[in-house]
Amino acid sequence: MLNEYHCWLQRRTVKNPALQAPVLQTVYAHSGGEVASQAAEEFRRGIERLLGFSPAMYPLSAGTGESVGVYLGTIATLEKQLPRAAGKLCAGGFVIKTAGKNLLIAGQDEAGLLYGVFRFLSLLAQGKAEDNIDLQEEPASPLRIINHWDNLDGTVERGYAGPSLFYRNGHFDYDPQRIEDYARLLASVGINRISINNVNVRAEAKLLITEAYLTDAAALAAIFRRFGIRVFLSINFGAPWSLGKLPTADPLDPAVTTWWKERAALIYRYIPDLAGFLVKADSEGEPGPFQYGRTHADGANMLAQAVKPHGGEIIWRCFVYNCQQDWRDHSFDRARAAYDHFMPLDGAFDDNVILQIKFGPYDFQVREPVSPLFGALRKTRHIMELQITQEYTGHQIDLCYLPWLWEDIMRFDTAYGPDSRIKDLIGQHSEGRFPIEGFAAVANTGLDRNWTGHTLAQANLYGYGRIIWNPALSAAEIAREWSVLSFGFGPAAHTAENLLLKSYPAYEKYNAPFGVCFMVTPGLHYGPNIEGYEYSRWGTYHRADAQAIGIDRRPAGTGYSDQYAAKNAALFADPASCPENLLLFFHRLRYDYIMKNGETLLQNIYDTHFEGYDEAAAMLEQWKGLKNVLETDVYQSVLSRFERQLANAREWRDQINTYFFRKTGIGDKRGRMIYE
Ligand code: GCV
Repeated sequence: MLNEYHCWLQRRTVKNPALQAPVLQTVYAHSGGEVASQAAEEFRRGIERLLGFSPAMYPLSAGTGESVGVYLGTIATLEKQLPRAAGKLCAGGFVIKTAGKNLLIAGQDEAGLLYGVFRFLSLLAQGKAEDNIDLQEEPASPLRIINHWDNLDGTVERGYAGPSLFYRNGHFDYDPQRIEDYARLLASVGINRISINNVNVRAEAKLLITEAYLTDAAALAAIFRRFGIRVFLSINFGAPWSLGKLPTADPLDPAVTTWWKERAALIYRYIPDLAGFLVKADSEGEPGPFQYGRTHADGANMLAQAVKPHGGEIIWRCFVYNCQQDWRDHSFDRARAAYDHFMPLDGAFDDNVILQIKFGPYDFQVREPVSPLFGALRKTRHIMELQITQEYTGHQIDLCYLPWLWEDIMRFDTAYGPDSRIKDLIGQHSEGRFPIEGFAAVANTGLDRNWTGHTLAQANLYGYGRIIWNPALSAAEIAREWSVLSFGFGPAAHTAENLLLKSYPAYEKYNAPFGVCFMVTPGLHYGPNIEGYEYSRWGTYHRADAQAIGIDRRPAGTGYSDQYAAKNAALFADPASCPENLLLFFHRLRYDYIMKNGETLLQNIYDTHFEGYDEAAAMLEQWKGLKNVLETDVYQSVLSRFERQLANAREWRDQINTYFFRKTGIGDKRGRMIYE
């Protein structure tokens, strides 16, 4: 039985756990801070959930090492029991080890203990908890962040799973139990930071940093804190004048500097461990330093100095581009913007500023190249931004399993020397070392009972946590884990896993093959509108005409390809070596261009759209096979989404095919139906 609310932390009886139950009956738990206490409680709850009994809980001091049981602690507190091999792990790391008749779960710190507990429970639920466990793990990414684009009126920008978990009618309004359950889900996959309000800080959200709201913000932060998750607040760069009534928000104006210092001091009185501020500046209408003739380093550093005395950090988004473009002007290329703005500032940011860079140069499209800033930035702290909410990937109506894309991103080689794949570049910042410090991703959650609208979209939230913890994991491994944890070992798990793995290729085919972007309904971003953005101000053009399509981004074109390391610049600049799934991102090609399969580009456009639709139809049929297997409400809610997905795929197929047929007058060589 699937209880959608519990996601991958289902209640079920695990049969024949390899670990003999007696050891699990007694727990000796380190009573440190509140995260350690939560870890002990999670262990107790987890055993109860999976094995049906509640272990007896004792303080660690009651366990002599001779007494049989589970020992939960930090590596320091379990020093005597642990073999010396454990060594020092990164923050959040843990050891799970059987030692004699005992089981030890030891975190490098309390958060590590919590993650160790969740990993053990996950192994137990997957039937992988051996009676001789010896496991040591560390998170690859120090920063594992969830961004919420929740507004105080209760709406969620790009949210497809119901209203906000945190706000309603201009105020904090939440069920504390639900937030605790959310924090549990997030911590179980290693999340350690959360920003709780939209980066577009508008209307009453500007007041979030005032005393009228800070008590409530602090209460929310307190729930997340128990799970090792620290809160960020998104702030509006213009606050000194819009809120503080100063004549300016100029970052170099001493009155502005003082205003932010005092404001930070006030906020930290309420939330002493606030992770810091998240800032969207000079972007899509948000205020920023450009308004005052200042640089982004000026803006970010001023805020960084305000939070520094409190141990805070500034996450500064690189989503800065001109959104007032003239489509007639072919010389300007939005894809260049992040690199053009931020590369010249490399090294100009304070040590508590972290740049947050969208994974691609545009905006979470179905397929984009990895941003050229990765690998290139050498002297600036930075993280990568992903999007779990399915803004361009089907609104949680269409199934689209995002770890499929994230695996490709992790394996992308930036070509800056050896070991320069994204997954190799992730790590801990230290003096003179500026790796990718982690990830932030926009949440796909809301008040819907199943959290994510589409029940199978839970796999995207789960997968995000897993892949940023361990970027060596494949999308397929994650799909298997999630399916078993959610559905157990029956046919439903098998079907779910299989559907997840089919979903991204199918979506890409009927939606945006070959790296063509933004053929989507403007504003809404669901369903086709092939020229919807073509003559708009957003700088997102494909410029299809009767002969050709795509943007020439070679040096002879906009020069975007030259923002990459030489090897990649050459790779992308030649259509023969450019990966085909990015061909139309980098090149303007005639429809009779011959692709690797020997067919024309036009025929490939037709083929992918026909195939994508057929694959969506097959996914619907496959789901129907679970009719008598799953609870009716789960079955029906997913079924209705697959039906809507098929209708969407049909529109994409037919509108795209007709569009190109009308442009070219050339039909499908296989004679399939293309409407006039
Ligand atoms: C929060 C895209 C989205 C916007 C979003 C913006 C951003 O443009 O459509 O809804 O705004 O990205 O990342 O800031």
